[in-house]
Amino acid sequence: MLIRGGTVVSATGRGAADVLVDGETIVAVLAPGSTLLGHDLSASVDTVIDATGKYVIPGGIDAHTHMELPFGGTAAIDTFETGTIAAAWGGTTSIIDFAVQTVGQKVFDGLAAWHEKAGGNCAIDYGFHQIVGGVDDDSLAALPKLIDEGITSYKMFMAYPGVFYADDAQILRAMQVAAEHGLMTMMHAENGPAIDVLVAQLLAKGKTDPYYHGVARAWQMEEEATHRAIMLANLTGAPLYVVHVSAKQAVEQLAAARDIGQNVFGETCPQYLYLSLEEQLGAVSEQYGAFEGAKWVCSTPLRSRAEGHQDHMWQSLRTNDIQMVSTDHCPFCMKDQKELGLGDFSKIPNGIGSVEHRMDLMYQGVVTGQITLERWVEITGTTPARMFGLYGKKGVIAPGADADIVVYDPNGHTSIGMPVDEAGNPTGRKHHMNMDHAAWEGFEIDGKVDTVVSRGSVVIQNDQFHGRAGHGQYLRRGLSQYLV
Ligand code: DUC
Ligand code: ZN
Ligand code: ZN
Repeated sequence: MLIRGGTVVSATGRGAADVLVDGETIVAVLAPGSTLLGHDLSASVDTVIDATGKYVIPGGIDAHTHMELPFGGTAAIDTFETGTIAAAWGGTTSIIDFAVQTVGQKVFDGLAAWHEKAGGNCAIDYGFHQIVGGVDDDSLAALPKLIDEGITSYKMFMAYPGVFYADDAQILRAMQVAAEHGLMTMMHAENGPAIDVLVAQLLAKGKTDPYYHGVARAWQMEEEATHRAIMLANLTGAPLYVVHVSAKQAVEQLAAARDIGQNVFGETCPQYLYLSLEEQLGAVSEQYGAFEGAKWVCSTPLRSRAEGHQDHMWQSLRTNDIQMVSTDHCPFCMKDQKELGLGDFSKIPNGIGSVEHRMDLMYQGVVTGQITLERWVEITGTTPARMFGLYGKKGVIAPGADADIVVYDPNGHTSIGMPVDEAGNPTGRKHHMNMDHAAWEGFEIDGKVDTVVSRGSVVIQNDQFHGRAGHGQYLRRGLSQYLV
Protein backbone atom coordinates (compact mmCIF):
# COMPACT_ATOMS: atom_id res chain seq x y z
CA MET A 1 0.00 0.00 0.00
CA LEU A 2 1.23 3.49 -0.83
CA ILE A 3 -0.30 6.50 0.90
CA ARG A 4 0.92 9.38 -1.17
CA GLY A 5 0.67 13.12 -1.46
CA GLY A 6 -0.22 13.83 2.15
CA THR A 7 1.34 15.73 5.02
CA VAL A 8 2.66 13.28 7.57
CA VAL A 9 2.20 14.67 11.07
CA SER A 10 4.02 13.37 14.13
CA ALA A 11 4.25 14.55 17.72
CA THR A 12 7.29 16.61 16.76
CA GLY A 13 6.63 17.99 13.30
CA ARG A 14 5.01 17.73 9.91
CA GLY A 15 6.17 17.31 6.35
CA ALA A 16 5.17 16.11 2.90
CA ALA A 17 5.89 12.39 2.62
CA ASP A 18 4.66 9.16 1.08
CA VAL A 19 4.14 6.17 3.34
CA LEU A 20 4.86 2.68 2.06
CA VAL A 21 3.22 -0.28 3.77
CA ASP A 22 4.05 -3.94 3.27
CA GLY A 23 1.46 -6.28 4.71
CA GLU A 24 0.68 -5.06 8.22
CA THR A 25 3.79 -2.92 8.64
CA ILE A 26 5.08 0.48 7.59
CA VAL A 27 8.30 -0.11 5.65
CA ALA A 28 9.26 3.38 4.51
CA VAL A 29 8.46 7.06 4.87
CA LEU A 30 9.66 8.58 1.61
CA ALA A 31 10.21 11.93 0.00
CA PRO A 32 7.09 12.79 -2.02
CA GLY A 33 7.03 11.12 -5.42
CA SER A 34 9.94 8.78 -4.63
CA THR A 35 10.56 6.10 -7.25
CA LEU A 36 11.92 2.59 -6.99
CA LEU A 37 15.09 2.71 -9.07
CA GLY A 38 13.30 4.94 -11.54
CA HIS A 39 9.99 3.05 -11.48
CA ASP A 40 6.82 4.64 -10.22
CA LEU A 41 6.16 3.11 -6.81
CA SER A 42 2.43 3.12 -7.33
CA ALA A 43 2.85 0.61 -10.16
CA SER A 44 4.26 -1.99 -7.78
CA VAL A 45 1.72 -1.76 -4.95
CA ASP A 46 -1.77 -3.21 -4.65
CA THR A 47 -3.39 -0.13 -3.17
CA VAL A 48 -2.72 3.57 -3.61
CA ILE A 49 -4.40 6.00 -1.25
CA ASP A 50 -4.33 9.59 -2.43
CA ALA A 51 -3.82 11.81 0.60
CA THR A 52 -3.31 15.06 -1.32
CA GLY A 53 -4.33 18.00 0.84
CA LYS A 54 -4.80 15.76 3.86
CA TYR A 55 -2.98 14.85 7.04
CA VAL A 56 -1.50 11.40 7.51
CA ILE A 57 -1.31 10.56 11.21
CA PRO A 58 -0.77 7.55 13.45
CA GLY A 59 -4.05 5.81 14.29
CA GLY A 60 -5.61 7.03 17.50
CA ILE A 61 -5.15 5.09 20.73
CA ASP A 62 -7.97 5.37 23.23
CA ALA A 63 -6.41 4.13 26.46
CA HIS A 64 -9.58 4.23 28.54
CA THR A 65 -12.71 2.38 27.42
CA HIS A 66 -15.31 0.20 29.12
CA MET A 67 -17.00 -2.07 26.59
CA GLU A 68 -19.67 -4.27 28.19
CA LEU A 69 -18.77 -3.07 31.70
CA PRO A 70 -21.32 -4.21 34.31
CA PHE A 71 -22.16 -1.04 36.23
CA GLY A 72 -25.04 0.33 38.29
CA GLY A 73 -27.31 -2.66 37.80
CA THR A 74 -26.83 -2.72 34.04
CA ALA A 75 -23.92 -2.93 31.59
CA ALA A 76 -22.27 -0.53 29.17
CA ILE A 77 -24.20 -0.96 25.95
CA ASP A 78 -21.32 -1.20 23.44
CA THR A 79 -19.95 -4.68 22.94
CA PHE A 80 -16.33 -5.10 21.93
CA GLU A 81 -17.65 -5.47 18.39
CA THR A 82 -19.86 -2.38 18.23
CA GLY A 83 -17.48 -0.27 20.28
CA THR A 84 -14.40 -1.06 18.23
CA ILE A 85 -16.26 -0.54 14.94
CA ALA A 86 -17.39 2.86 16.23
CA ALA A 87 -13.81 3.60 17.28
CA ALA A 88 -12.58 2.76 13.77
CA TRP A 89 -15.12 5.15 12.22
CA GLY A 90 -13.58 7.86 14.33
CA GLY A 91 -9.94 7.18 13.49
CA THR A 92 -9.05 5.18 16.58
CA THR A 93 -7.15 2.00 15.75
CA SER A 94 -6.34 0.70 19.25
CA ILE A 95 -8.20 0.69 22.52
CA ILE A 96 -7.07 -0.27 25.99
CA ASP A 97 -10.11 -1.51 27.90
CA PHE A 98 -10.38 -2.46 31.56
CA ALA A 99 -10.64 -6.09 32.63
CA VAL A 100 -12.40 -6.28 35.98
CA GLN A 101 -11.66 -8.23 39.14
CA THR A 102 -14.34 -7.87 41.81
CA VAL A 103 -14.12 -8.48 45.55
CA GLY A 104 -13.40 -12.13 46.29
CA GLN A 105 -12.75 -12.99 42.65
CA LYS A 106 -9.38 -14.17 41.37
CA VAL A 107 -7.67 -11.55 39.20
CA PHE A 108 -6.94 -14.09 36.50
CA ASP A 109 -10.58 -15.22 36.42
CA GLY A 110 -11.63 -11.62 35.86
CA LEU A 111 -9.05 -11.23 33.15
CA ALA A 112 -10.13 -14.47 31.47
CA ALA A 113 -13.71 -13.20 31.37
CA TRP A 114 -12.59 -10.06 29.53
CA HIS A 115 -10.53 -12.07 27.05
CA GLU A 116 -13.66 -14.11 26.45
CA LYS A 117 -15.73 -10.98 25.74
CA ALA A 118 -13.16 -9.34 23.47
CA GLY A 119 -11.44 -12.27 21.74
CA GLY A 120 -12.47 -12.60 18.10
CA ASN A 121 -14.87 -9.67 18.35
CA CYS A 122 -12.75 -6.55 17.94
CA ALA A 123 -12.44 -4.65 14.68
CA ILE A 124 -9.23 -2.92 15.84
CA ASP A 125 -6.41 -3.94 18.14
CA TYR A 126 -7.09 -4.00 21.85
CA GLY A 127 -5.24 -4.33 25.13
CA PHE A 128 -6.26 -4.43 28.76
CA HIS A 129 -5.58 -2.65 31.99
CA GLN A 130 -6.64 -4.61 35.06
CA ILE A 131 -9.16 -3.18 37.51
CA VAL A 132 -8.43 -4.52 40.98
CA GLY A 133 -11.78 -4.16 42.70
CA GLY A 134 -10.74 -6.22 45.70
CA VAL A 135 -7.24 -5.61 47.02
CA ASP A 136 -6.22 -8.59 49.18
CA ASP A 137 -3.25 -10.96 49.55
CA ASP A 138 -4.41 -12.96 46.58
CA SER A 139 -4.91 -10.07 44.16
CA LEU A 140 -1.64 -8.46 45.27
CA ALA A 141 0.21 -11.68 44.49
CA ALA A 142 -1.38 -11.69 41.04
CA LEU A 143 -0.30 -8.14 40.14
CA PRO A 144 3.30 -8.85 39.04
CA LYS A 145 2.14 -11.89 37.05
CA LEU A 146 0.00 -9.60 34.90
CA ILE A 147 3.17 -8.30 33.27
CA ASP A 148 3.69 -11.69 31.59
CA GLU A 149 0.17 -11.34 30.18
CA GLY A 150 1.02 -8.00 28.58
CA ILE A 151 -0.81 -6.03 31.25
CA THR A 152 1.44 -3.46 32.85
CA SER A 153 -1.11 -1.15 34.42
CA TYR A 154 -3.90 -1.68 36.91
CA LYS A 155 -6.61 0.58 38.26
CA MET A 156 -7.97 1.19 41.72
CA PHE A 157 -10.92 3.30 42.81
CA MET A 158 -10.97 5.75 45.70
CA ALA A 159 -14.69 6.09 44.88
CA TYR A 160 -17.64 3.67 44.78
CA PRO A 161 -17.64 2.22 48.33
CA GLY A 162 -19.08 -1.28 48.32
CA VAL A 163 -18.29 -1.77 44.65
CA PHE A 164 -14.76 -1.12 43.41
CA TYR A 165 -13.55 0.98 46.37
CA ALA A 166 -10.03 0.58 47.77
CA ASP A 167 -9.18 2.22 51.11
CA ASP A 168 -5.86 3.91 51.84
CA ALA A 169 -4.36 0.80 53.43
CA GLN A 170 -5.20 -1.26 50.35
CA ILE A 171 -3.87 1.43 48.02
CA LEU A 172 -0.63 1.62 49.99
CA ARG A 173 -0.10 -2.11 49.81
CA ALA A 174 -0.86 -2.28 46.09
CA MET A 175 1.44 0.62 45.34
CA GLN A 176 4.27 -1.07 47.22
CA VAL A 177 3.93 -4.08 44.91
CA ALA A 178 3.55 -1.88 41.83
CA ALA A 179 6.66 0.15 42.69
CA GLU A 180 8.72 -3.01 43.00
CA HIS A 181 7.68 -4.31 39.57
CA GLY A 182 7.28 -1.14 37.51
CA LEU A 183 3.53 -1.44 37.09
CA MET A 184 1.60 1.75 36.45
CA THR A 185 -1.02 2.46 39.10
CA MET A 186 -4.08 4.07 37.54
CA MET A 187 -6.34 5.87 39.97
CA HIS A 188 -9.95 6.95 39.97
CA ALA A 189 -9.35 9.82 42.38
CA GLU A 190 -12.53 10.91 44.15
CA ASN A 191 -13.26 10.64 47.88
CA GLY A 192 -16.05 8.05 47.67
CA PRO A 193 -17.07 7.81 51.34
CA ALA A 194 -17.42 11.60 51.66
CA ILE A 195 -19.31 11.80 48.36
CA ASP A 196 -21.77 9.18 49.59
CA VAL A 197 -22.61 11.38 52.60
CA LEU A 198 -23.26 14.37 50.33
CA VAL A 199 -25.39 12.20 48.02
CA ALA A 200 -27.57 11.03 50.92
CA GLN A 201 -27.98 14.59 52.22
CA LEU A 202 -29.00 15.93 48.80
CA LEU A 203 -31.49 13.12 48.20
CA ALA A 204 -32.98 13.66 51.67
CA LYS A 205 -33.64 17.27 50.67
CA GLY A 206 -35.44 16.13 47.53
CA LYS A 207 -32.61 17.15 45.23
CA THR A 208 -32.85 14.15 42.93
CA ASP A 209 -32.07 15.56 39.47
CA PRO A 210 -28.92 14.66 37.52
CA TYR A 211 -27.54 18.14 38.20
CA TYR A 212 -26.95 17.14 41.83
CA HIS A 213 -24.63 14.35 40.72
CA GLY A 214 -22.22 17.16 39.92
CA VAL A 215 -22.92 18.96 43.18
CA ALA A 216 -22.26 15.86 45.30
CA ARG A 217 -19.06 15.01 43.47
CA ALA A 218 -17.56 18.40 44.24
CA TRP A 219 -14.11 19.38 42.98
CA GLN A 220 -12.81 19.27 46.56
CA MET A 221 -13.52 15.53 46.51
CA GLU A 222 -11.34 15.16 43.42
CA GLU A 223 -8.55 17.44 44.59
CA GLU A 224 -8.34 15.74 47.98
CA ALA A 225 -8.23 12.22 46.53
CA THR A 226 -5.73 13.24 43.87
CA HIS A 227 -3.47 14.68 46.56
CA ARG A 228 -3.81 11.56 48.71
CA ALA A 229 -3.00 9.29 45.77
CA ILE A 230 0.05 11.41 44.95
CA MET A 231 1.29 11.24 48.54
CA LEU A 232 0.87 7.46 48.71
CA ALA A 233 2.68 7.17 45.39
CA ASN A 234 5.41 9.47 46.66
CA LEU A 235 5.89 7.36 49.77
CA THR A 236 6.00 4.07 47.90
CA GLY A 237 7.78 5.25 44.75
CA ALA A 238 4.95 3.91 42.60
CA PRO A 239 4.35 5.63 39.26
CA LEU A 240 0.85 7.06 39.19
CA TYR A 241 -1.57 7.84 36.35
CA VAL A 242 -4.72 9.67 37.41
CA VAL A 243 -7.63 8.92 35.09
CA HIS A 244 -10.38 11.27 33.88
CA VAL A 245 -9.09 14.44 35.56
CA SER A 246 -11.78 17.12 35.46
CA ALA A 247 -11.07 19.65 38.24
CA LYS A 248 -8.49 22.39 37.77
CA GLN A 249 -7.45 21.92 41.39
CA ALA A 250 -6.63 18.27 40.68
CA VAL A 251 -4.44 19.40 37.78
CA GLU A 252 -2.60 21.72 40.16
CA GLN A 253 -1.87 18.77 42.44
CA LEU A 254 -0.49 16.78 39.51
CA ALA A 255 1.58 19.71 38.28
CA ALA A 256 3.10 20.27 41.71
CA ALA A 257 4.08 16.61 41.98
CA ARG A 258 5.56 16.60 38.48
CA ASP A 259 7.52 19.75 39.29
CA ILE A 260 9.35 17.94 42.08
CA GLY A 261 10.12 15.08 39.75
CA GLN A 262 7.54 12.54 40.78
CA ASN A 263 6.41 10.04 38.15
CA VAL A 264 2.84 11.28 38.08
CA PHE A 265 0.69 11.54 34.97
CA GLY A 266 -2.81 12.71 34.19
CA GLU A 267 -5.41 12.02 31.55
CA THR A 268 -8.45 14.09 30.72
CA CYS A 269 -11.39 13.35 28.43
CA PRO A 270 -13.21 15.41 25.78
CA GLN A 271 -16.21 15.90 28.08
CA TYR A 272 -14.08 17.83 30.59
CA LEU A 273 -12.83 20.13 27.85
CA TYR A 274 -16.16 20.92 26.21
CA LEU A 275 -19.10 20.13 28.48
CA SER A 276 -20.19 21.61 31.81
CA LEU A 277 -22.29 21.25 34.93
CA GLU A 278 -24.48 24.16 33.94
CA GLU A 279 -25.11 23.38 30.27
CA GLN A 280 -25.28 19.57 30.25
CA LEU A 281 -25.93 18.18 33.74
CA GLY A 282 -28.35 21.03 34.25
CA ALA A 283 -30.05 20.63 30.86
CA VAL A 284 -33.83 20.49 30.60
CA SER A 285 -35.63 19.04 27.57
CA GLU A 286 -39.20 18.61 26.46
CA GLN A 287 -38.78 14.86 26.37
CA TYR A 288 -37.08 14.33 29.73
CA GLY A 289 -37.44 17.57 31.68
CA ALA A 290 -34.54 18.00 34.11
CA PHE A 291 -33.71 14.32 33.68
CA GLU A 292 -32.15 15.28 30.32
CA GLY A 293 -28.92 15.81 32.25
CA ALA A 294 -28.69 12.04 32.85
CA LYS A 295 -27.10 11.75 29.41
CA TRP A 296 -24.01 13.36 30.89
CA VAL A 297 -23.81 11.69 34.28
CA CYS A 298 -20.29 10.36 34.51
CA SER A 299 -17.62 10.28 37.19
CA THR A 300 -15.64 12.36 37.71
CA PRO A 301 -18.51 14.73 36.86
CA LEU A 302 -18.74 17.60 34.41
CA ARG A 303 -17.51 20.75 36.13
CA SER A 304 -18.83 24.29 36.41
CA ARG A 305 -17.87 26.49 33.49
CA ALA A 306 -18.18 29.54 35.75
CA GLU A 307 -15.32 28.10 37.80
CA GLY A 308 -13.12 27.83 34.72
CA HIS A 309 -12.26 24.13 34.78
CA GLN A 310 -12.65 23.63 31.01
CA ASP A 311 -10.33 26.51 30.08
CA HIS A 312 -7.79 25.28 32.59
CA MET A 313 -7.95 21.79 31.14
CA TRP A 314 -7.14 23.06 27.63
CA GLN A 315 -4.28 25.06 29.10
CA SER A 316 -2.94 22.01 30.93
CA LEU A 317 -2.86 20.12 27.64
CA ARG A 318 -0.69 22.87 26.19
CA THR A 319 1.67 22.97 29.17
CA ASN A 320 1.81 19.16 29.50
CA ASP A 321 0.46 19.24 33.04
CA ILE A 322 -2.04 16.80 31.51
CA GLN A 323 -0.37 14.42 29.08
CA MET A 324 -3.12 12.76 27.09
CA VAL A 325 -6.79 12.45 26.23
CA SER A 326 -8.83 9.26 26.45
CA THR A 327 -12.61 8.93 26.43
CA ASP A 328 -13.62 6.81 29.46
CA HIS A 329 -16.11 5.49 26.91
CA CYS A 330 -18.86 3.92 29.02
CA PRO A 331 -22.11 4.25 27.05
CA PHE A 332 -25.62 3.73 28.36
CA CYS A 333 -28.96 4.27 26.65
CA MET A 334 -31.48 6.63 28.18
CA LYS A 335 -34.19 3.99 27.85
CA ASP A 336 -33.98 1.27 30.51
CA GLN A 337 -30.44 2.27 31.54
CA LYS A 338 -30.07 5.94 32.49
CA GLU A 339 -33.78 5.76 33.38
CA LEU A 340 -32.84 3.56 36.35
CA GLY A 341 -32.02 6.85 38.03
CA LEU A 342 -35.36 8.61 37.51
CA GLY A 343 -36.08 10.23 40.86
CA ASP A 344 -32.62 9.41 42.26
CA PHE A 345 -29.52 10.72 40.47
CA SER A 346 -27.29 8.28 42.37
CA LYS A 347 -28.88 5.36 40.51
CA ILE A 348 -28.06 6.73 37.05
CA PRO A 349 -25.38 4.50 35.53
CA ASN A 350 -22.24 6.60 35.19
CA GLY A 351 -20.83 7.06 31.74
CA ILE A 352 -20.73 8.85 28.40
CA GLY A 353 -20.04 7.34 24.98
CA SER A 354 -17.34 9.13 22.99
CA VAL A 355 -15.04 6.51 21.49
CA GLU A 356 -16.16 7.46 17.98
CA HIS A 357 -15.58 11.18 18.40
CA ARG A 358 -12.34 11.66 20.33
CA MET A 359 -10.10 12.29 17.33
CA ASP A 360 -12.57 14.75 15.79
CA LEU A 361 -13.28 16.56 19.05
CA MET A 362 -9.60 17.00 19.74
CA TYR A 363 -8.96 18.08 16.14
CA GLN A 364 -11.47 20.86 16.70
CA GLY A 365 -9.07 22.06 19.40
CA VAL A 366 -6.51 22.50 16.61
CA VAL A 367 -9.01 24.46 14.54
CA THR A 368 -9.84 26.77 17.44
CA GLY A 369 -6.19 27.27 18.30
CA GLN A 370 -6.21 25.51 21.66
CA ILE A 371 -3.53 22.99 20.63
CA THR A 372 -1.20 22.51 17.68
CA LEU A 373 -1.55 19.84 15.02
CA GLU A 374 1.48 18.06 16.48
CA ARG A 375 0.06 18.18 20.00
CA TRP A 376 -3.16 16.65 18.64
CA VAL A 377 -1.19 13.67 17.39
CA GLU A 378 0.78 13.50 20.62
CA ILE A 379 -2.14 13.49 23.07
CA THR A 380 -4.33 11.11 21.03
CA GLY A 381 -1.77 8.55 19.89
CA THR A 382 1.90 9.00 20.60
CA THR A 383 1.72 9.63 24.34
CA PRO A 384 -0.89 6.91 24.95
CA ALA A 385 1.47 4.49 23.17
CA ARG A 386 4.45 5.56 25.28
CA MET A 387 2.48 5.70 28.50
CA PHE A 388 1.26 2.14 28.16
CA GLY A 389 4.15 0.32 26.53
CA LEU A 390 3.06 0.24 22.90
CA TYR A 391 5.35 2.83 21.34
CA GLY A 392 7.30 1.78 18.26
CA LYS A 393 4.58 -0.67 17.26
CA LYS A 394 1.85 1.93 17.76
CA GLY A 395 1.68 5.71 18.02
CA VAL A 396 4.14 6.58 15.26
CA ILE A 397 4.49 6.55 11.49
CA ALA A 398 7.94 5.06 10.99
CA PRO A 399 9.47 1.95 9.41
CA GLY A 400 8.74 -1.08 11.55
CA ALA A 401 5.57 0.30 13.11
CA ASP A 402 2.20 -1.33 12.60
CA ALA A 403 0.42 0.28 9.65
CA ASP A 404 -2.26 1.95 11.79
CA ILE A 405 -2.79 5.13 9.83
CA VAL A 406 -5.50 7.76 9.57
CA VAL A 407 -5.87 10.07 6.60
CA TYR A 408 -7.59 13.14 8.00
CA ASP A 409 -9.18 15.77 5.79
CA PRO A 410 -8.91 19.33 7.14
CA ASN A 411 -11.28 20.49 4.40
CA GLY A 412 -13.93 17.95 5.32
CA HIS A 413 -16.69 18.46 7.84
CA THR A 414 -18.22 16.25 10.50
CA SER A 415 -21.62 16.84 12.06
CA ILE A 416 -21.86 14.78 15.22
CA GLY A 417 -25.09 13.37 16.50
CA MET A 418 -28.18 11.49 15.49
CA PRO A 419 -31.11 13.85 14.98
CA VAL A 420 -34.41 12.02 15.44
CA ASP A 421 -37.90 12.48 14.05
CA GLU A 422 -41.02 12.83 16.21
CA ALA A 423 -41.18 9.05 16.68
CA GLY A 424 -37.62 9.07 17.97
CA ASN A 425 -36.07 7.43 14.90
CA PRO A 426 -32.79 8.75 13.50
CA THR A 427 -33.49 10.92 10.48
CA GLY A 428 -30.40 9.89 8.61
CA ARG A 429 -27.01 10.52 10.10
CA LYS A 430 -26.34 8.21 13.02
CA HIS A 431 -23.32 7.39 15.05
CA HIS A 432 -22.07 3.83 15.23
CA MET A 433 -22.07 3.46 18.99
CA ASN A 434 -24.95 1.45 20.50
CA MET A 435 -26.48 4.34 22.43
CA ASP A 436 -29.98 5.63 21.73
CA HIS A 437 -28.83 9.24 22.02
CA ALA A 438 -25.71 11.28 21.31
CA ALA A 439 -23.88 12.96 24.15
CA TRP A 440 -22.22 15.14 21.49
CA GLU A 441 -25.38 16.03 19.58
CA GLY A 442 -24.91 19.15 17.51
CA PHE A 443 -21.12 19.36 17.66
CA GLU A 444 -19.67 20.47 14.34
CA ILE A 445 -16.10 19.59 13.43
CA ASP A 446 -14.10 21.40 10.76
CA GLY A 447 -12.38 18.23 9.63
CA LYS A 448 -13.19 14.65 8.78
CA VAL A 449 -11.78 11.17 9.12
CA ASP A 450 -11.15 10.22 5.49
CA THR A 451 -9.47 6.82 5.50
CA VAL A 452 -8.51 4.51 8.36
CA VAL A 453 -5.97 1.73 8.03
CA SER A 454 -5.57 -0.89 10.75
CA ARG A 455 -2.47 -3.11 10.50
CA GLY A 456 -2.35 -2.59 6.76
CA SER A 457 -6.07 -3.17 6.12
CA VAL A 458 -8.37 -0.38 5.03
CA VAL A 459 -11.19 -0.34 7.58
CA ILE A 460 -12.86 3.00 6.75
CA GLN A 461 -12.95 4.61 3.32
CA ASN A 462 -15.52 6.60 1.33
CA ASP A 463 -17.83 6.68 4.35
CA GLN A 464 -17.98 2.89 4.43
CA PHE A 465 -16.76 0.36 6.95
CA HIS A 466 -14.57 -2.25 5.25
CA GLY A 467 -13.24 -3.97 8.36
CA ARG A 468 -14.50 -6.96 10.27
CA ALA A 469 -14.97 -8.04 13.85
CA GLY A 470 -12.09 -10.37 14.63
CA HIS A 471 -9.47 -8.40 12.70
CA GLY A 472 -8.38 -6.76 15.95
CA GLN A 473 -5.57 -8.51 17.81
CA TYR A 474 -4.76 -8.58 21.50
CA LEU A 475 -1.93 -6.18 22.36
CA ARG A 476 0.65 -7.44 24.81
CA ARG A 477 2.02 -4.27 26.29
CA GLY A 478 5.43 -3.53 27.78
CA LEU A 479 6.16 -1.34 30.78
CA SER A 480 5.47 2.37 30.45
CA GLN A 481 8.11 3.90 28.22
CA TYR A 482 8.17 7.03 30.36
CA LEU A 483 9.71 4.93 33.12
CA VAL A 484 12.22 2.63 31.42
N1 DUC B 1 -16.68 6.60 35.55
C1 DUC B 1 -17.66 6.56 34.67
O1 DUC B 1 -18.21 7.61 34.31
N2 DUC B 1 -18.06 5.37 34.20
C2 DUC B 1 -17.46 4.15 34.52
C3 DUC B 1 -16.58 4.18 35.67
C4 DUC B 1 -16.11 5.52 36.07
O2 DUC B 1 -15.21 5.62 36.86
ZN1 ZN C 1 -13.03 5.95 36.87
ZN1 ZN D 1 -13.30 4.56 33.42
